[in-house]
Amino acid sequence: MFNKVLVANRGEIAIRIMRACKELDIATVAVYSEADSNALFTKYADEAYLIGPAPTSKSYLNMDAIFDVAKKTGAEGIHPGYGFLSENATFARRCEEEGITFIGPSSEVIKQMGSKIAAREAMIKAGVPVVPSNGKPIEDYESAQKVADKLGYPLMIKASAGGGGIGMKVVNSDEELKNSISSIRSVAKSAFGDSTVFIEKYLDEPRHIEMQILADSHGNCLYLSDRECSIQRRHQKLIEEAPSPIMTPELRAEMGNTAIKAAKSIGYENAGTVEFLYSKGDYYFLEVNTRLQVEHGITELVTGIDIVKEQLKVACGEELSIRQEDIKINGSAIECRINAEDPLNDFNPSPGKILRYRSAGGPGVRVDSGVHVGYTITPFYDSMISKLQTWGRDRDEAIARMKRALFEYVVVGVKTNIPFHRAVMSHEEFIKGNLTTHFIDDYNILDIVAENAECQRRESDTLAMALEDNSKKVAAISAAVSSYINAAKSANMKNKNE
Ligand code: MV4
Repeated sequence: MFNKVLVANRGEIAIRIMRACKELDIATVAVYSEADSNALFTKYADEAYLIGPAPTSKSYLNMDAIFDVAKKTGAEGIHPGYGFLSENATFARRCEEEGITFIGPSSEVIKQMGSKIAAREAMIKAGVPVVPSNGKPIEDYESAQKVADKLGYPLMIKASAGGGGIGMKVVNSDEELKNSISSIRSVAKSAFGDSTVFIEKYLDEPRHIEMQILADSHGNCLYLSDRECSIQRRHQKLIEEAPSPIMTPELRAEMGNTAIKAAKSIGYENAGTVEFLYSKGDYYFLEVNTRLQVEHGITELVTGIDIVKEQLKVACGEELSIRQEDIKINGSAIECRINAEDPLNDFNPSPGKILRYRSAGGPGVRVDSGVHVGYTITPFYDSMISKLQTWGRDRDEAIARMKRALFEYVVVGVKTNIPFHRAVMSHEEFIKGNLTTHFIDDYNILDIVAENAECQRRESDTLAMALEDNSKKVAAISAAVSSYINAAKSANMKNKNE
């Protein structure tokens, strides 16, 4: 096992990874930007190093600075978390060259899956169902038209190097197609440095269902659970659940085995996710996410498997000790991403200082977060406050616990999307499990949020009153926590030396 791992990320996911390291007795190194010098994850780590100013290009994306710290500290592995360098093939390759273990798949696999066209080709070879497409780069309207004649409208133009919904467009007619090819090509060029686009049949009202996989370097590959991530806005997932409400044991086994077939065919190692679009009883491969995902926690809740610990073990060359037949889906889990953003103002970020804070607790509640009272959410990074996850013996219990947890949650100082989550959890179509990627618009969720606003404000003020707003006290508590952590650390060191 590793002695020391560098975590090339920030916030809640840096803490999540270091928690796994702590349980495995691995020392941790944090790297941070000037904007994060007081962030909790820097204190949690055994060592922490400043790598640059707030802009990500100068800090969390600054490979040279990260490798300097890795070498200086003797870190044997680097965990990239999600976002930032996690799906950067160049970064993974540099780790391989420097003799530092990249905790993720090989740079070759990251590169191949980074090209949607190459990924599609690999999946066809492996016998995995893909969305109808000509599967080749489209350079101009004339060749696009030939593909359109074959597939029929509606179509979707996608950037091969795309991600996060950028460089994608639905086209319904020749007229639209004519105007779109060159514009998507230039969007792709400026966003990804690659103008390659291709055309797929557009699937209407699909559900987004993904399969978590885990593979070791000995040829073993498992599927853990499916997740449904249909409730999203502008390609930003807001609510995820495991398993999907439409899942049956038969469909899960089929999609799971398809995901394994996909992973094995490309020589996948470590944790990953195979994404599918599900529409009218059929499912189609969409892409492979070659990283630990934000929503991995709900799979942990229903399987009992610590995905990050497994990542660390397989990255060290250990064989997976779990067998497929031992993996059982136990109950149901939901994640609400609690963001500092205002749902009634187009979900605009609401940066600022958290003045009062108390996260939910009690039976079946898991909170992954990197914030605390006095923490300032800056405009430099995403506005996530925490991932609120609930588990229940069935979906109804998970929903009831989520409603209860959202009621308990107190955040004062920044606007949050908690009212949005409350509206969804009480919505009869959500309760029935009728989800699509158009859920928020189809059911006018924001109108419900507006209607509930006044009543919920009074309710949450009552809870917030219980947490006194006294900045001196807050400073004293912060200092006490710091000295407690330092004392605990030196006690820990003493134990190690004994
Ligand atoms: C699609 C699609 C419909 N048809 N492809 C969005 C992100 C990118 N990874 C692929 N996406 C989609 N591809 C075809 N042929 C609909 C989407 C899509 C979507 C997918 C997953 C989750 C949310 C979504 C929201 C809108 C569109």
